[in-house]
Amino acid sequence: MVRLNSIGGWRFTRAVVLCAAAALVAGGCDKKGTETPGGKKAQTDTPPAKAPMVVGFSQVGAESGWRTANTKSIREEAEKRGIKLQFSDAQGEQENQIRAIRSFIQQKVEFIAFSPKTEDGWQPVLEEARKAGIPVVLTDRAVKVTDESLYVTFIGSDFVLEGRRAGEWLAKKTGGKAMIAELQGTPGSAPAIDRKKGFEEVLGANPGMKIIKSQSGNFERGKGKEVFEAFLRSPEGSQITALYAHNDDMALGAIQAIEAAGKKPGVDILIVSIDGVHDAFAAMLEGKLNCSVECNPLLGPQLFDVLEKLRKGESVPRRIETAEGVFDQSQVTAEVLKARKY
Ligand code: GZL
Repeated sequence: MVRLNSIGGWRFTRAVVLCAAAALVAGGCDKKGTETPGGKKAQTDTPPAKAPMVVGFSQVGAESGWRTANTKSIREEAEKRGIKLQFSDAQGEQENQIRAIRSFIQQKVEFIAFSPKTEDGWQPVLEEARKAGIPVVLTDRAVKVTDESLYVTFIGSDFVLEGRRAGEWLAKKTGGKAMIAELQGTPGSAPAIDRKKGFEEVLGANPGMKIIKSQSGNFERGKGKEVFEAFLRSPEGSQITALYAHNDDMALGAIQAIEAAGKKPGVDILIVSIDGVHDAFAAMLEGKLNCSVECNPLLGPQLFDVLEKLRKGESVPRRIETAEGVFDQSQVTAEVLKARKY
């Protein structure tokens, strides 16, 4: 468990001192009461209302249905809690995220949270945030740093487990025999690295399952379609019996490519992907997608619960994972689709 004092303690203490000083100046602690009609002293030293929390959030971009749902969850939860959210969309560029974090530091926000596009390249700016005494929380994706105390906690999913679940579903569905095309996520991103790792663990135990084509579609639907069209045109194209896509959006793009090639997605080529977004459930209902491994994007409530705890000096776990399931197309009905929250 981590407590703010162990990381940004001086800032926390400073904040308490400043509040007290402000209260004194504003007469919040002058113990003078106001006269009530009956002449009794009415206590006026109620603690000064806390100023709204100010949080800087740097988002990767808007590359997928998952990301849209993630952004919506964070914005709506901040609004609901009266938190002042400085939100920056990096449009898929790490340097825009670094620039946004530096701007949050200059604005002296109370907390910084972000979803790092890739694992590497964050140490310098996280050191600047620590020097400024601003605690940082990671959401969704992890970073590789030599000093893990540069961030307070990680809130998100176990991507290796998600990859393993996708592999296990395909092994069960095919009896361990599949010629697989793989659409990878954003190069260097934690989900792309770990989802591949988890999936390949299962392949290690199933020699009849082979990845014969693999390329990044950057988690984007359009790119997924484009790459899969190229897969189908390649010499190995006619051998492909299954697609493993690191997210639903790339699988939905590939479905368009498979149909354009006159084949039946979900029948001629089995498809397993990750996220569990609404459009994936709709595709499963149509029998075009066979399995979606859930990856929960609704991280807003957990993020702001953590920041409110930190503000109170309470401790939080170093890693907070979300509970997730695996959805086979056989489980998807119109009611299940309707009930999906994202
Ligand atoms: C996973 C998230 C990934 C999603 C994609 O937590 O980082 O990025 O799987 C999204 O849909 O683009």
